[in-house]
Amino acid sequence: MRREGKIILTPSAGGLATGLSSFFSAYDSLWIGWPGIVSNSSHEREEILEQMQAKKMKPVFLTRRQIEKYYEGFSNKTIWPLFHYFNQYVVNDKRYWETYHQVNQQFCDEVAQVATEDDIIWVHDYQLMLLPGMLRERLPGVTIGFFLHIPFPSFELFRTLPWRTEILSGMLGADLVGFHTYDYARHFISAVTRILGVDHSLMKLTLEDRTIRADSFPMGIDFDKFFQASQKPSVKKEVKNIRSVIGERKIILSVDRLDYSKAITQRLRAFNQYLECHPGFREKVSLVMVVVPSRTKVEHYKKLKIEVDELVGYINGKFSTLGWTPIWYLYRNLPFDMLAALYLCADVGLVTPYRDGMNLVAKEFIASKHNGKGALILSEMAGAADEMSDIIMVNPSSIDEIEAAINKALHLAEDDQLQINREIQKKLKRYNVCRWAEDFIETLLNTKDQQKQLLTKSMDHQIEKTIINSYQSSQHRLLLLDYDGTLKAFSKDPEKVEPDDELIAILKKLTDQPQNAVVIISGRKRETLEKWFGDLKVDLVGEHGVWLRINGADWELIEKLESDWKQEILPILELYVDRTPGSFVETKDYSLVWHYRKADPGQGIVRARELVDHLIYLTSNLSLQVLEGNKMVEIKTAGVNKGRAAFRWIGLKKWDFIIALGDDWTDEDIFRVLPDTAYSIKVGIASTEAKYKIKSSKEVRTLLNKLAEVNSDENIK
Ligand code: GDG
Repeated sequence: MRREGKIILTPSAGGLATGLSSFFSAYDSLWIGWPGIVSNSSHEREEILEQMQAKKMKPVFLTRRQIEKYYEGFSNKTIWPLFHYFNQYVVNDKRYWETYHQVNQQFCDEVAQVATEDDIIWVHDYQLMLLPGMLRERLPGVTIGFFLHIPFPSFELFRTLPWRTEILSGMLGADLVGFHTYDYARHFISAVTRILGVDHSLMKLTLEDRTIRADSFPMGIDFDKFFQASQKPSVKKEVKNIRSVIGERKIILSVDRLDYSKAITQRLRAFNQYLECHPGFREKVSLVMVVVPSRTKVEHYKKLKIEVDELVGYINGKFSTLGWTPIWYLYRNLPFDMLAALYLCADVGLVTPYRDGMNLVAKEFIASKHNGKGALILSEMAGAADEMSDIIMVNPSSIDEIEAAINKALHLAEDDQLQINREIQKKLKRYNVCRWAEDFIETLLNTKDQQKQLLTKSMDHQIEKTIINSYQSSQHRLLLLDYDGTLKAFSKDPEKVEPDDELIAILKKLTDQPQNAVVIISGRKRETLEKWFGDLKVDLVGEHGVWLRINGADWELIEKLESDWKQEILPILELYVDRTPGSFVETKDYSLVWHYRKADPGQGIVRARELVDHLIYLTSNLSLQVLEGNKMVEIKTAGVNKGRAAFRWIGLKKWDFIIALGDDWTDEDIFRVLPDTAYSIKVGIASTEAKYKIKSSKEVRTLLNKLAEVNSDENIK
């Protein structure tokens, strides 16, 4: 703030940086953020910079226009209302979005000036959701955590955001994405799966070259600070002051920023109803309502201020007596001692937001109860509700419920108060704000370690060189290649799965070299393979090893197979098609496949599990095998697989170079039957029996191209 022409640095009330100061003292850390004022004077900026540097902070200066469009605009008129289920308040304005993007980029530039790939970057909250993605591009190897302090809404709501893809992609730049509750993490995973089509398992999301984790970390408070506050002389003095004014009356306390998500007017209406319905409590109870000014330039906040003022005036006008004011309304930021004294004195804490990411006031209220006495009423829509099972819980939309809860709280037996509060205090003490931060950073580092383990087998230049050298010096080469996901990227659109000109050209070059035998080993039907590759000098394997075509001869079965079972299994698959819109059955000669790549991803996964359970039970006596592949379930004769088919070629002659490439687990059967000298390469980052991993089908093509262009007479350098 500015005072008498000078810049004075003050920490914001309840600020995260203050709460975590002891945690960060263990690190060589730096906070990067907006300093809280707009300044156009270079002299003033210099002063801010110097003062902040001294406190291990770095300012990102924003203009008045940026504050209006980025902070008041996109952050607080688009994201905040949407994520708090106030859809009717959402403004989708392209200029807001552009400025949000621009400011995130500005943060990225500032971070990149000081960070290296060895640093840990922890990005906080909804104002910076694009930043992790931008940083990932700038510093690919860096460790990034992102924590969202507000709720993440359900998919149905999130999907209405015009920039949903960009926001999710931005968040996925992090290695760990943290939320206050499991429900928010679940909503996020569901949005990522449905909007970006990214697969997940056990809260891990698999991207092309990384796995990232989403999880819940319920934020804690500085427990000792609140628990010990009652012992501070300055707080004792404030308690005395409060008591001298309010006397022995009961105190109900509410503390919030002025925000529509906090349901302040609803609480006032409930208190009004309480006084109406319980005349005996008039003059015996006062509501102390602390309202902290917030986002005062945003229209809905201005209107809310007027509404609160009017309601307080109405209730006080209606019930006040000469010696009693029903509502003590404090519209300002209180010093800590005053706040702590109010927490201490209050008999009832009334915390009833419509939605709240966590709500720290609820935790601070209980932590402040040194003598264990006091009753908390908490909205079930606050994240904090997950950790406080025994307190008085309300649905904030029901005035009747809040009124009844006030009555219950004012009559709650002391023994019950003690038991409930002591139990919660134990949890708050253990998982305090420092433990929360430690937990987040530990999980982040573990996630990074797991990523590294998955990349241990990654192809690098050296391995590539070895493969190319070995290829070059050999005379009898066998290339075993899977098609979907390996030679061709996986696609939802059937039109896009045919081989393209680039691929045909690579295969042609490879097959033109007389030393090479190229075999495409696929799960596809033989008719399809023949249509696509019939003109090339490649050998083909269809239906995951059922059909073989060698040297352009007729197709042959790998062994005599039965297909009568198909009549029995087909109706079951058709039942799953009816129950799962978008799914379909593919009928092959000796197998049946239920595909769900076009179905809703969440429903598809659930149905696939059900189907597998159903089929495993039915097929136990039929010597059939049920395979779960990429967005499909396949049923085929047991014992026939790509590995057995590959074996036919491996045994054909004494090869001096064998390479096999495949992306899904049906290809693992090939990797298993290869001799030790062969090169096996998995496409993707999942665990594998293969010796090496390569990121994508694009890189497969690059490698094959390099092989195809090897000049046999010259060693590569
Ligand atoms: C967001 C999410 C999530 C309030 N008045 C005074 C004052 N405070 C302090 C409180 C508390 C903090 O401000 C408010 O935190 P809340 O959690 O209640 O709410 P938001 O500001 O909306 O915070 C929320 C939080 O982020 C953390 O992730 O829990 O859900 O919306 O610490 O003590 N402090 C002082 N005087 C006041 O008058 N000194």
